[in-house]
Amino acid sequence: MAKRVASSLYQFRETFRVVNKDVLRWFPGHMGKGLKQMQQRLKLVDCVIEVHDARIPLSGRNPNFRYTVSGVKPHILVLNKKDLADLQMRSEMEDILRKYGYHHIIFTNCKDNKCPGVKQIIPTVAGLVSASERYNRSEEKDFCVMVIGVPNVGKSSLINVLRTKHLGRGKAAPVGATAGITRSVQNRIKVSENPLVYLLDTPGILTPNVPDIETGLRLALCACLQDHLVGIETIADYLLYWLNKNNQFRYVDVMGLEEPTDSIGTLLIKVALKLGKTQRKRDISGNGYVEIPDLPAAAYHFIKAFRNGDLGKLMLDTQQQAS
Ligand SMILES: Nc1nc2c(ncn2[C@@H]2O[C@H](COP(=O)(O)OP(=O)(O)OP(=O)(O)O)[C@@H](O)[C@H]2O)c(=O)[nH]1
Ligand SMILES: [Mg+2]
Repeated sequence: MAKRVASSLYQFRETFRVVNKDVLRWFPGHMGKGLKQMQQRLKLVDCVIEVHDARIPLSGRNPNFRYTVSGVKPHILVLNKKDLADLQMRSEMEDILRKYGYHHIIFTNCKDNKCPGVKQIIPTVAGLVSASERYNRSEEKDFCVMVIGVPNVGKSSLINVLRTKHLGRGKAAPVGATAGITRSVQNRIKVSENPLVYLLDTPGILTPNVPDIETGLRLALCACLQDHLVGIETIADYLLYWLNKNNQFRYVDVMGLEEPTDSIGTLLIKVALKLGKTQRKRDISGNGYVEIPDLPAAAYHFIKAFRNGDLGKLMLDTQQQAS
């Protein structure tokens, strides 16, 4: 059913309108502090790995990273969660990123320690650092790498998967499905013996000013912002808008609908009823209670389906964004 939906039969929104634009100014205190700590540690670092979400290779990366944080040190861009991303446009995206100065781009799935991208990381680090001017660290035998990026893209997971792969050791960096698990720059963690490589885990840092509302919403959809900052129903509405606009109709089957809809209210009511999720609210008289569909629970269910990859492998960014 999903693939066969003729989008011409339906009238979908052309643009997405949001009332609350505060998301664009969201930059909590720990991020400013984290950025400073990262800059202070830079002299102890030989290379920077910037991790980002492969579904949004162009959106939302902090422009300070490439030049302020990384400076002249070798820089590798890891596009993680490739298991969730539609990579048909991979080479076009890589061309755009190269124009922005990213010459070492690796796609990874940190949930899979057999992933070829994960395998490539330590040899790439070793090659780049050996060929670079190491300044004050030229006498050091070990390679020290700082792992940076926006929240929840898998920085700590990358450290853990490398450690498991090369040392056969367990997790050393805490991981979680919400943004802001790592709160400050951590002590270095050994991930490889030969070459001797240490990684520094850092807190996720957003750009202080997200350039436009859709970038903010894409970040929210990929859980790089905490859901309550944007509002779970707004994120769900943006997801529905994006899916319809991009002819992605798998949600119709996955959410148990009869046909596509452009109304988030309709979708959430149907999903809440199917899930049997209701909320108890006071009735108009104030004397009794009524049971109404639990729309936030339905919104969370819908967004979770996207985040788990149940709505298909998707690429939220487009080439047009770069022009
Ligand atoms: N599907 C998928 N999920 C991943 C991958 N890598 C990490 N995750 C999940 O993404 C979530 C965030 O991972 P973390 O490693 O905590 O991300 P982080 O960048 O360290 O997050 P903060 O410390 O909050 O900035 C967790 O639920 C991970 O299990 C991946 O390659 N694929
Ligand atoms: Mg972390």
